[in-house]
Amino acid sequence: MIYIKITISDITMSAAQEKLVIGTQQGRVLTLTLNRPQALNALNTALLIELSGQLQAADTNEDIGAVVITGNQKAFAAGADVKEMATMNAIDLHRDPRVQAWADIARFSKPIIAAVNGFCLGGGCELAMCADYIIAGHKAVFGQPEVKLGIMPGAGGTQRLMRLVGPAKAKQMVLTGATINAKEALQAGLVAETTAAEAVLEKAQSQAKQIARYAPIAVAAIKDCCNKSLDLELQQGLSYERRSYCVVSSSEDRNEGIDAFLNKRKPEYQNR
Ligand code: DAK
Repeated sequence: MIYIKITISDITMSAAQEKLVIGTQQGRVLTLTLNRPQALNALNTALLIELSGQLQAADTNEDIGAVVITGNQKAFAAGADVKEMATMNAIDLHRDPRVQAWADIARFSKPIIAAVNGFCLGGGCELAMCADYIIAGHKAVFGQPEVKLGIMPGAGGTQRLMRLVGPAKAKQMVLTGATINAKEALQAGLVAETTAAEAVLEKAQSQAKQIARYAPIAVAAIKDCCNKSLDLELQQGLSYERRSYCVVSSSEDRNEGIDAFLNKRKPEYQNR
């Protein structure tokens, strides 16, 4: 008989290594790191379910004010998992659990910053676009190459890209499958800011920390109104904003923010 000695720390380490999304909380900022480096963080069903589960938990956790989603230096995510997709038949696609996971990710009510290095392709680019904005390293590469595989973007690639970069660039990208670099992505309006690869995560976390210090009710309403502007006509959007403004103005945190300003002190928000 062969005995293998396994210590508790071995078990803890291997459990952490197997986690497809590693969540770490610093202050009020939750960083979610996609963790399938051997597959360039390809978004398989298990990873997407884990990601959406962690976001759902964060949505109701009052100790979390903002989220950063990141990958590694080689890849944010190289798309949906093509190997997994190859095994899916029409019935699998009909009851595809990824659809609900994507909807949950897009519905998250708190700010998300995507900190992107390396490949950000297909579903990876769609995930980054579900964030409120993207900070990219100088060597990041963006694209929607689905057309090259005989498929098409399935998680908002045709819709969000059109809104972010406009029809000319979006159609060029989705129809040719060509990639763009970080500089082009910045010029096109796909990313908010570019920086050195090593500085991306820290910059995103620092901005998330700043946002997480503000009154959560105001922050959530701002995100909600910005997103609504994509669905509504201007006049409808303006009245939606007006109503949201009134709701935010009736919060205790609004009184706290204004009082703190007038009395030259730091506000202490209570999420009320
Ligand atoms: N899926 C699975 N594995 C992937 C992958 C992917 N998307 N991308 C890379 N990998 C794996 C490679 O197979 C390889 O694994 P091994 O062969 O070593 O086992 C490993 O990662 C390293 O990749 P490479 O050897 O290819 O690395 P290179 O540096 O040479 O090339 C690359 C990097 C990013 C140029 C290349 O890997 C590549 O072209 N990858 C595929 C990119 C792509 O086509 N992405 C779009 C996938 S389609 C939906 C929602 C969303 C979607 C669809 C439906 N619904 C909710 C319905 C989205 C679809 C897509 O994203």
